[in-house]
Amino acid sequence: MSLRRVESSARRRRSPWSLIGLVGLVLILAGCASNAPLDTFQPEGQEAQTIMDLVLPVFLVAAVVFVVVEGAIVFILWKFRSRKDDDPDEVPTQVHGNTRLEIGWTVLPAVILAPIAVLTVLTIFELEQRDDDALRVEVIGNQWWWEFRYDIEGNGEADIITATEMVVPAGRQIDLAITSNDVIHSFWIPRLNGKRDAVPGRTHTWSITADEPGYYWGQCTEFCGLSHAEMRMRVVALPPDEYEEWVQTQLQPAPAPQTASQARGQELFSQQCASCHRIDGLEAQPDPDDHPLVAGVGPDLTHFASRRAYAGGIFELYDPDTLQVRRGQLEAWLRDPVAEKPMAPDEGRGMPNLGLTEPQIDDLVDYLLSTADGPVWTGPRND
Ligand code: HEC
Ligand SMILES: [Cu+2]
Repeated sequence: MSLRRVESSARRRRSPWSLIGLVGLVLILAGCASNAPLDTFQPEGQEAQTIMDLVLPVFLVAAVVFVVVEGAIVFILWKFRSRKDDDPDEVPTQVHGNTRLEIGWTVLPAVILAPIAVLTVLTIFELEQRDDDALRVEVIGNQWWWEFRYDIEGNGEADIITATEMVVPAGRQIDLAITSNDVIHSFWIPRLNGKRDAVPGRTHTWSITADEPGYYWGQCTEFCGLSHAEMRMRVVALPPDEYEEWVQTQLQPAPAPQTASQARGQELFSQQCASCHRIDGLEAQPDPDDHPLVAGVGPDLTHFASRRAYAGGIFELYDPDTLQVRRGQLEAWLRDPVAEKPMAPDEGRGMPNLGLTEPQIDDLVDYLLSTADGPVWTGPRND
């Protein structure tokens, strides 16, 4: 073996440890972040607080057990370590089958686990409680974006449909009915509650409450294919009166085009986009209840421009600071969606490249931006 090979293999042997050390350091430092929008240890609503109230005592008990057990192991290792003048053939006293010890280490864990079990079951029941005035929102997972439906008139039909941003009134409990159109996803807003799976053909109930107005960030937490990592969502909690205003505007059909380019955009939309996207008020549009198992359909765009984020929350429609619309990114999305987000439109998952010309893209963007005067929430983002 040449000297170089020896050297490089020695370096290679050393490197895993420096790598592990580095990863450990990064993890520890990341744990110190103050801007951690997905931090489940910063509860901001009654459900998240209920879970926190269970986590703390359980963590405390676990910490005491850890210290006692590890401490005992270290102490015993030290106390009974082999010494130079030990007889190498001597066997330690055998305690196997020692009845008192066996009973002891069976009973003690049971005594510790019993109260934890009681607290856990009580917490589970508490999380199933619903307030009388809870607002029901249907949550539907799609590859790779979340849809939210509101039945405001209470006639069994969704009259408001949004994507990626779930707008709710702050301080009121939201009663969620969670399902999926294609594969299993998982809905998780860490600062508001634990996670719950979205399973096709089933409806899982769950609830969230946001104490204060603001953004609460989330992320699909069940691996659901290609763009699983790009499947994010936000809860936008508004002050109750602003929420009522939001409801009234969302109930309106999309505004009629005001300019020639918006009108051309609308025309194009009816021809090229309405097979997958709904804009309430247009004649040609997919049936909102028509959901084949492989979704195929795209988000409802009736009031698209009232949302701050699109495409599973990976793009901001408005600059977070200036609230200026980011037109270029939206144009890029229409020019070649698959280049902007990994999708598989050939298999009915995601948006295909429709081969639009630049003037067509301009008209479509003009039309899409005419669906609202600006984003709903202009307050702090908590991110
Ligand atoms: C074959 C179905 C299909 C067609 C046709 C289609 N789209 Fe899409 N579109 C989708 C899907 C699916 C998504 C969601 C992609 C994702 O985020 O994973 C989407 C997302 C979007 C979004 C982002 C919406 C949001 O809130 O996330 C916009 C805007 C959009 N499409 C505009 C258009 C326009 C304009 C056209 C017509 C030129 C069009 N789409 C044609 C399927 C389609
Ligand atoms: Cu998912």
